Amino acid sequence: MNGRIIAIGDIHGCHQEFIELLQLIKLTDEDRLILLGDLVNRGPDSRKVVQLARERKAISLLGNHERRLLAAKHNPEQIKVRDSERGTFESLQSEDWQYLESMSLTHEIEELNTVFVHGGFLPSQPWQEQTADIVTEIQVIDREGKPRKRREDPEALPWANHWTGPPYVVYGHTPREEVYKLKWSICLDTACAMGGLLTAFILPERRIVQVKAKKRYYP
Ligand SMILES: [Mn+2]
Repeated sequence: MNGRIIAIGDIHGCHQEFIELLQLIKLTDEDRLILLGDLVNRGPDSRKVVQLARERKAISLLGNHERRLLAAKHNPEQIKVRDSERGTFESLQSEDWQYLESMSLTHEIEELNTVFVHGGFLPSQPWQEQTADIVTEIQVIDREGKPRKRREDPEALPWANHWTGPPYVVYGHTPREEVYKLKWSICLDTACAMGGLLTAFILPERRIVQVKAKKRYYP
């Protein structure tokens, strides 16, 4: 394998920070860029983020935000576009929608024994068989072993605390002030749109590179 694998956490429309991070990393054509989903909404320019992802031939994983936009696009009768996503919805062009359609749930790099996903996995089932509802949404696991959002069950532990690997999992979706690094996983969502950091994780060296958000874009 030539070049590096570069994973980036939830960008959420923060195109300036995305550009700055790519410059800091000195991305080359040899490198493989993997975006962990939620490229869109919250920040100032979702369309620019998607365009840049396309130009850089990034492999992007499906986040809950892309999933919702696609659902609204496909089923306008049942799924209404939310006010918070209308700007994104109306700005995306057909090539952008195609790019969203191409996003997969997981990406595996066998040589590194590593899997990339937006939200995470339930440790009780084979990761390859888990549904979009689980892998794009999971944050914590409740007492009954069900996937939940953190705010639905503040006492419950993050899914990653139950994950004993292999594989090593690189994911986003649960924003924190810093990366959340355990033996078999790392969360790269450092809340850029909320004025935090945008984080890249470089493999195989496992180095972290971050840029600070220019401002808080989302409450
Ligand atoms: Mn998310």
